Parts: sequence; structure tokens; C-alpha cells
Amino acid sequence: MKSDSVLNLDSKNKILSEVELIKVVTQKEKVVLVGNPNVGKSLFFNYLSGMYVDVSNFPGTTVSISRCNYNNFEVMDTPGIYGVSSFNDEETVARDVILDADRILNVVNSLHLERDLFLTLQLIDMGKKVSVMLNFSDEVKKRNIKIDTKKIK
Ligand SMILES: Nc1nc2c(ncn2[C@@H]2O[C@H](COP(=O)(O)OP(=O)(O)OP(=O)(O)O)[C@@H](O)[C@H]2O)c(=O)[nH]1
Ligand SMILES: [Mg+2]
Repeated sequence: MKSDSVLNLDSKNKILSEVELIKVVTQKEKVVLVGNPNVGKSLFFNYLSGMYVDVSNFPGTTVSISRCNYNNFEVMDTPGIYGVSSFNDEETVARDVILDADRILNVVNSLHLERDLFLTLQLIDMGKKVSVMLNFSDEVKKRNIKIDTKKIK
């Protein structure tokens, strides 16, 4: 064997740590849009994605999941759900995608906070990082409703 093809332990470790570093740099953070039906998840997803969207059925189901890249994030759009208790295919798929996510962007309809925050509590209980996006702010403004966002935190 030629001497230049033999690596000592130090060089092997150096290469391995560089591979790990490359993995960290290239792996995008997975952000998943989650929320009740018709809260505006896809509208926001379309805004982020521009053109390049990959839509595929979740394995073994007819439920479709859309993916796109946005800056350093891989963003996924999920079907609308009221809970994550695997009551139907949509909930099962959403739960699996959530479990694999780094961060959840929970879209809520600000006019239906009492209904929508039920799912928010379930998401927080799953132990994920959850950010809540208060959508339908135009309707809130029109109706002169004031939301105390500090209380939601
Ligand atoms: N007025 C108003 N309408 C909105 C807003 N966001 C979304 N919509 C409308 O709400 C409807 C549903 O939006 P989608 O983006 O399809 O909602 P979704 O959460 O993806 O729905 P599902 O995938 O069926 O769960 C559409 O007609 C949107 O144009 C908003 O902030 N204000
Ligand atoms: Mg949608």
C-alpha cells in the first residue's frame, strides 16, 4: 500500500469531524406549518415558496405534503387538523411530520383563538419548539378586536 493512502488516527478523526461539520452546515432546519383547516397555512407557504415546490403523497396515504426551501429552512405545509390524536389520515400524517420537525409554525385564525389554541396546547405538549402565527389580522383590525399577545406567551 502506498504511504499516502494510509491515514493515521489523527487525520481520520480530523476528516470525520469535517464530515460532521459539513452535515451540520448542509442540513436545513425543518419548519412545519401546522394548524386547523382554513387558517391560511397554504397561503403563507405559497408566499414563502415562490416557485419551487415539491408535492408528494405521504407514504401509504393519499394525504399530500408540500415542501420548499426558504433561506436555511426546509418548510413543509400540512393538511388542516383539529388535534394530533391520529383520528384520521390527516392527523396521523401531521403528527408524523411534526415529530420529525425541528420547529413548528402554528398558524391560527385570530378570530377563533379559543378553538385554535386547543391544537397549540397539544403541539407544546409534544415537546417541540412552537411559534404561533396570529393570522387574519385584517379581520381583527376591521372588527376592532384587541388581542393581548402577552397572555398567549
Ligand atoms: N381575510 C383573510 N383571509 C385569509 C388570510 N389567510 C388566509 N386567508 C384565506 O383563507 C382561505 C384558506 O386559506 P388556505 O391558505 O388555503 O388555508 P389552509 O390552512 O392551507 O387550509 P387547509 O389546507 O384546508 O387546512 C383562503 O381563501 C385564503 O385566501 C388572512 O390573513 N386574512
Ligand atoms: Mg392548505
